[in-house]
Amino acid sequence: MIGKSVKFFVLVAFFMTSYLHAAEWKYAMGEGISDPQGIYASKFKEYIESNSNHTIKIYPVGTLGEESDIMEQVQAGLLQFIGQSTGYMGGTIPEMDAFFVPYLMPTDPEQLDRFFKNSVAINDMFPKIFNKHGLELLAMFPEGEQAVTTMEVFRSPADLKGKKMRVMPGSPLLVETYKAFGASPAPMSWGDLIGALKTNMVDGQENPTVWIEAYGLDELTKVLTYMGHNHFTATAVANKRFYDKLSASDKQLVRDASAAALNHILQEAQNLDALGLGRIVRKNPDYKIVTLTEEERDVFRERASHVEKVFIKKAGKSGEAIINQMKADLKDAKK
Ligand code: 6CS
Repeated sequence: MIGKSVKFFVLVAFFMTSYLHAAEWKYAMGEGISDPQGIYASKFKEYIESNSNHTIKIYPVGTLGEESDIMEQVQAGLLQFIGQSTGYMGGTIPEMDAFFVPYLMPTDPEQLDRFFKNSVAINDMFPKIFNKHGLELLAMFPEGEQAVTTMEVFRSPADLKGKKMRVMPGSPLLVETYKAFGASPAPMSWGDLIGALKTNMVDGQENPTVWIEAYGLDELTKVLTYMGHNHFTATAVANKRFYDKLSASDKQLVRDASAAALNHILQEAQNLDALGLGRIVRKNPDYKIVTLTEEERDVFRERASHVEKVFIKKAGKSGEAIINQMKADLKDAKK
């Protein structure tokens, strides 16, 4: 009899601990569930929930505030994870503005795939920098070439003179870049952009085509221009204190879930540019698509060539090391 009751209590204890061990982790992001950050987060959630008793509650953009709000919340430990666009991070982590040195990031999907998979800067150097800000970097991934939407065709810096161009609000380098491009940069959160376009508070903005199409920015502007100047990068981040306190098996679980989600989104990312442009052309056949020639791009490249020095001045030695490593990694990814 005693044997049976001991067995019963052991079983109850086992289930209680595994049940007690089950946690609900909060994951907020700067995009919707069907956008690239949502694709990553859904895969991450699927992996965590199929390989543990833990659950992930995903908060899409706007449910817990803007992108800048969720960064504060994850640093405070109110959230365990966030998906964040790099354009909101330069103010918190100066080195992150490296992603906004114009004409540094490539636009070729295969080169980007190899870069994000193998980059020493991304996989070894940035994680240490994130740790200094109480964050655990889980992944970085591409969302598509930055396409510029305006009301009129532009082909030179002179054409952009006086044009108010919205830029993401967390990147001093984006301001420098659009000044160099001849425009008047207007840092603004995503939540204010649609209204600003409708009231002509801004004349244009930049985003990948999947985002432009998903949120109808092609309905609010007249021209989409490929300048070849940048690529949209996103991150997945955990609160460091939360991550450090996890058991070894839960740390491995989070790492494996991040890897599975990264592989998935990198695969999807191969087609995001074509998918977004295809949808725009089908939905809005009169929308004007312009691709600047190499000569036209060289003029913008030359005008913005000093922006890298501005970055190194702001981000210091650590910034210089990062940008040099990114260049080496991008060269390797070209092979
Ligand atoms: O332009 C923005 O602010 C938004 N664009 C994208 C592609 N993702 C989220 C971000 O907030």
